[in-house]
Amino acid sequence: MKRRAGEREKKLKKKKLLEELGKNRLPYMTPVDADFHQLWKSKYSKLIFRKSDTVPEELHQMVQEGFLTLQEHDCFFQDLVRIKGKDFVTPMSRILIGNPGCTYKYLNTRLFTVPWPTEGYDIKYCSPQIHDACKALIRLNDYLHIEAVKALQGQNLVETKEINDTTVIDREQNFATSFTEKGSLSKDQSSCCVPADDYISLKDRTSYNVTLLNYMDPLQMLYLKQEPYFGMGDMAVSWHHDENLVERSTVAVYSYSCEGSAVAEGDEQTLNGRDLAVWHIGLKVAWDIETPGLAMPLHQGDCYLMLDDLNMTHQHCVLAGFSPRFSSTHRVADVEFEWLRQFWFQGKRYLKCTDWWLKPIAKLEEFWRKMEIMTSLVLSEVRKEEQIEEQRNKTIRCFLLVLTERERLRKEWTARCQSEAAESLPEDQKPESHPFWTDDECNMPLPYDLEEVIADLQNRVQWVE
Ligand code: 640
Ligand code: NI
Repeated sequence: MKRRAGEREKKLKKKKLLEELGKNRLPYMTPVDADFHQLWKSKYSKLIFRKSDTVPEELHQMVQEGFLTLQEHDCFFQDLVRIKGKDFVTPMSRILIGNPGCTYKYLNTRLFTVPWPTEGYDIKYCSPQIHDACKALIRLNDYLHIEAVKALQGQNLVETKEINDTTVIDREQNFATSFTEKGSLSKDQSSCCVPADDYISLKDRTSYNVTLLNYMDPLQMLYLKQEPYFGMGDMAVSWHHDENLVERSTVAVYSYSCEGSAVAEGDEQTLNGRDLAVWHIGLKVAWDIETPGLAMPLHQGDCYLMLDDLNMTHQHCVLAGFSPRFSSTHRVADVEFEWLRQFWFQGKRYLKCTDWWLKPIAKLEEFWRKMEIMTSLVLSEVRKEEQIEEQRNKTIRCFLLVLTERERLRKEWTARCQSEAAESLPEDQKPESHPFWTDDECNMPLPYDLEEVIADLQNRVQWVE
């Protein structure tokens, strides 16, 4: 409830600002502005940009081919996300690739990784090209990890003792050696013996476990929202902070806009210096209308990093150009629960690439079934009225909380599966509400709808104030 109140407040502030702005817009800068670099270095210094020509050509080729392969195999999907109780289909299509068993949840939607080739795992891919694509992305991941470590060191955002230890680790694991042109990290530093805990912070905040790939062809979109505060033009992704990341971890992005197609080469149309044909990343300081915004153009193969707390202190958006664009956004995803319904909600999309998840999800469902049985056993126990009153009351109260939440979540998921947005999806992408059962399927110990069970418990409990 507290969070809801916070959201309402934010919404009001946003509305008020937009009303005050009217037809006026706040100032923002692009590289054509004289003060662009000054602004970047003073207010956006944790945004790191790597021009395409600093990235090894071999890596560009692998990664770009990987994107196209995944696209040809129809592995990108628009997500059905839920924001403040409303369901939306995202304009961007996505696929999550990463460590086996990892997931990433954004806007109440948990994505499951298509595993990239990992030592010690035997992963079956639906085609050798999909294997190659996943391999290209883990190479990119290793490369961007090293770039982030170097950038953090360059900004003195890590303590010296961390540097020493990371040097040792990277040397041992021989990370991405084939792609580091400038050699490994500060090898000349003498490595000392700091307790293992100390290097975790740097390593944890740059060791991406997933990459969320995005694809969008602006010409295929009927309608794109206009950036409302600065007048930056079409948005592919509106202003936001990235969610569910390890605190102060880096997000690293490889951007591949398929420029050179006929449309992109038309006359340059600009809006306050922002070339409308070119994709940009937009940045603004959160809750600040004094500092001008920043729009950074992204050409084919450019990379950018959001270091340290940039994602917390600033918001970003993605401004659409004219050509189709892929991006690979590498993240350190936080671990969380709530998996089964999330998995089936996304239909059978994962089977496009691999069957990896079927086994762990089946296992999880087996445990979930056991949990239903245990729930029903506890319920029949409290109905026996054999226990001491006080103990019984305690159990019932505890169970009422759990079952009410379970009921609420089941209702929410049913609603999500039946939303208008869900109905708009093609048949093979329709969300599946699973687990689900009806009362006449008698292999389940409890009904799917817990309303009566809850009412019954409420009649039995005595709430002592
Ligand atoms: O350069 C890029 O391609 C940048 C991509 C990017 O900023 N991705 N961010 C996310 O995937 C993200 C992570 N956590 C929470 C939200 C998002 C993005 C997001 C924001 C809004 C929406 C709407 C359009 C459905 C409201 C979707 C996705
Ligand atoms: Ni983002």
